[in-house]
Amino acid sequence: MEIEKSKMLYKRALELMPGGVNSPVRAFKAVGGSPIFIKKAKGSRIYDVDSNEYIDYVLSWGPMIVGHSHPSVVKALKTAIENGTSFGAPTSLEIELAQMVIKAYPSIEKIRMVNSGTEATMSAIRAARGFSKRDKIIKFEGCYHGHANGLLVKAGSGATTFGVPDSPGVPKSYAKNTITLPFNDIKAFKSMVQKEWKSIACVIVEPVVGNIGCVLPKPGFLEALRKETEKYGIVLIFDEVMTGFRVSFGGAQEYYKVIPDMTCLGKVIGGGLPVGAYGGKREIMSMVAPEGPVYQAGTLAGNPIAMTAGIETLKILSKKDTYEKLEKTMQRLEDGLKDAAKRAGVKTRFYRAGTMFCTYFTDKDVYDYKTAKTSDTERFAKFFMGMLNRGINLAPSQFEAGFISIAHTKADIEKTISAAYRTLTELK
Ligand code: KE4
Repeated sequence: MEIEKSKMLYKRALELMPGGVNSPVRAFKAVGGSPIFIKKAKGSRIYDVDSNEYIDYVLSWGPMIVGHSHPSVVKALKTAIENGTSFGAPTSLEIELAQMVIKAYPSIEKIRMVNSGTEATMSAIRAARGFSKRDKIIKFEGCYHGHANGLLVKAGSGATTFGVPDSPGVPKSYAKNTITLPFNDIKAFKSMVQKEWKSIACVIVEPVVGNIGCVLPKPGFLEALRKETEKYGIVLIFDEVMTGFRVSFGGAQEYYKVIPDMTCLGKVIGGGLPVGAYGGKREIMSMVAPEGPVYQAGTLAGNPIAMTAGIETLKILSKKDTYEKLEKTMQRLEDGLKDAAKRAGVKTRFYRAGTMFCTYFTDKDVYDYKTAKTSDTERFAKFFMGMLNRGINLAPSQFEAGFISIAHTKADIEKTISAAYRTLTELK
């Protein structure tokens, strides 16, 4: 692909913004080369500033599940904008979206809209701490819950329970309240909780870990989290920012039939505009200001334009057979990608939950951060570039999930499979 205009824009962007982007993964650091700048998008397609066309499997990192610029979303937004873009006062749109989400997630008795997944998880943890009057949290290695200080933490060395900062700028004092454990390790989880439960406010988990690609919970893992947290009065938070309305309409909690105390959402519920949300048991959510003492606020929270995009998106998703059609398209893509790797003689492992997926370049089973890291990232980078040059836009990192939309056609999938076969044979 000829990407001269993108290269020129990137050069300029580098002078103005850190790494030339407003979110690190967009800079292509993990795959090399210069990031493509997008001019527009429609359905399953995105178009860069050099007028190259791509079938898009990033979909803005999950939100665009009904496809880019869906006609009814665009129409509703045009009308909403005519009525004004922000009031800093309640609107009926917030009630409408709240009702739609609560109907799909019965575990959410009360919900608060915020502007991002980061705000959702940060606020849910504060509410859980306020409710339980405990300070520590448990997270799992490789799970990403946004960039709040207490969540940019990795496991401390040896038997220490406290975490250490995973980024400069995070004070040690913030990290010491975060315990990080291996995902899917029930034994490690149970022994930590038995030892430390008195100081643990909550456990936060990506029920399917989309931030190390696509790592599935082993049978019994989520159930064990539920059972142990129940036993010790610890709040169980499912971070469904990525899995919500993605692995199924009712998210991972519906898919795996494990019900958390609190749920964080984002991405799809904003339909491409900035929306996050956290919610759960009434007794916990009633702690949140102004009903309760736990403070949390946001100038643009519940923004009418963002609410409109979310409402229209969920309306489209709630139509009959939507998820059956998504599942059919996804199954064909899975079969095709696996078959292409087999025919090309390249060792890969493919995982998916609903319509989030990942192809790892490894011959080992992937079930946690350590095993995900056995993948050959050099090989992934070559695969990524080969696919991009064939008009297929994948996530620019081995440790990110891919997504499909209702706009992806049979022809899109067949084109993707043949591009994958040709690219994989080049890797030999
Ligand atoms: P945001 O603050 O980026 O809206 O959401 C943070 C977040 C929280 N929880 C989960 C499970 C998430 O996946 C995310 C954000 N996901 C990344 C993709 N891995 C967003 C892409 C980016 O950082 O640019």
